[in-house]
Amino acid sequence: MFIKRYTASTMTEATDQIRREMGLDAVIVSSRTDRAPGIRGWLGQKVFEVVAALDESENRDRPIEHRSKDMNYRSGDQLADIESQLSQIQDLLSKTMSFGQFTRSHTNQRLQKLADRWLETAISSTLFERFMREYVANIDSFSNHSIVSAAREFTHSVLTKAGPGRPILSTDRVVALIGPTGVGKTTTIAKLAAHALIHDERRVGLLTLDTYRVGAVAQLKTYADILNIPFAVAGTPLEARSAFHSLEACDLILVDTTGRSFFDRSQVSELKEILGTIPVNLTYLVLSLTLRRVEASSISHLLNEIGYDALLFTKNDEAIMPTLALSMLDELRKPLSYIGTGQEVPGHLRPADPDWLCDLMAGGELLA
Ligand SMILES: Nc1nc2c(ncn2[C@@H]2O[C@H](COP(=O)(O)OP(=O)(O)O)[C@@H](O)[C@H]2O)c(=O)[nH]1
Ligand SMILES: [Mg+2]
Repeated sequence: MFIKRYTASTMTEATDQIRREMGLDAVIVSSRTDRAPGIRGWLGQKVFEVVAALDESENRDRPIEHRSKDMNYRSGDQLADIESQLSQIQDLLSKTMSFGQFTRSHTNQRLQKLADRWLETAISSTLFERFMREYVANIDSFSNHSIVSAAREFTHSVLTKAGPGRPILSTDRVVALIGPTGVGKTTTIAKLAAHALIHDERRVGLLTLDTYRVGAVAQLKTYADILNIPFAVAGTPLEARSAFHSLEACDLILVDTTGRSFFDRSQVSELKEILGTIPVNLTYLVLSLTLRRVEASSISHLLNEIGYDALLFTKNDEAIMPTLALSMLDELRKPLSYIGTGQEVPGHLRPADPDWLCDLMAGGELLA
């Protein structure tokens, strides 16, 4: 065992020295900070004292550059990486601060309230930055009217980039709703079914793959009974195939799925497998507008494994603003399908309506 003590003014410098002299297999035995002699420990420069050891029996015959890379302490490269990440975080923080100061430096109350609301709800930093840079910065004279117009134009641009609304079309035969628990998938299926039955006079059937939650089957069956339409249940891929065939006479089959914790990847795979047995031609990812952006975003990315064509948001009536919709449409670049506006079936469902969303995002009465 070869042991050596190093002193340097930073930890990075010390580990770099160790790496150079002892190679990547060296391990840090101890480290401490000290002060170089000064006045009672004050004013002296901070120094790092690091003791490193190398087991020579394992490394004797191998040149330093060929030795294993799994050092027991962070290498200089890793530290440099961490330093660069820290500087990115600092940069982001200072940007956010300056936007806060930017809005505060303008006396317009409306802009101040709007910025606060967007930041308190689920606006992503990318979107907020774009709004301030491309819309607010170009306003000639600040007035309530100019702020509302900027917010509306900005919302419109995000919706346009996400693509035109994607409702259920007459050519869609099998439509599945996926998403986390409790977001309103089953309730929305009932709303969509009633709408297709009453307004479009389609032969609608309901299929639920949700045999996991107690009461889930009964919940959808109750809606099927009220609407007097066929209903089927399947808990396995095999059952799903035959349940689907039992609905052959229908020209629109709405498929309800289990909402599970998709942070468990095996549950995503299970859902993918069972959905794979049915010829689904349109999948909506359902998200509640009351979700936090970080969870909505993580789940949306996990569900990419299954794939979805458009986003459907629920619980607009419980959200201060549909900010989450804007952030997710921008992040995922998928079109919007519908927005749920309450618990009432079938009334509380609106197809994508840019004008209405622009009004909501501009704050309306809320900020007056
Ligand atoms: N306020 C409000 N509640 C909703 C909306 N959509 C669904 N819900 C309620 O959310 C709860 C969960 O709905 P459910 O359809 O069972 O969710 P699922 O687990 O995704 O199938 C129920 O109490 C619904 O009435 C909506 O747009 N607004
Ligand atoms: Mg359900």
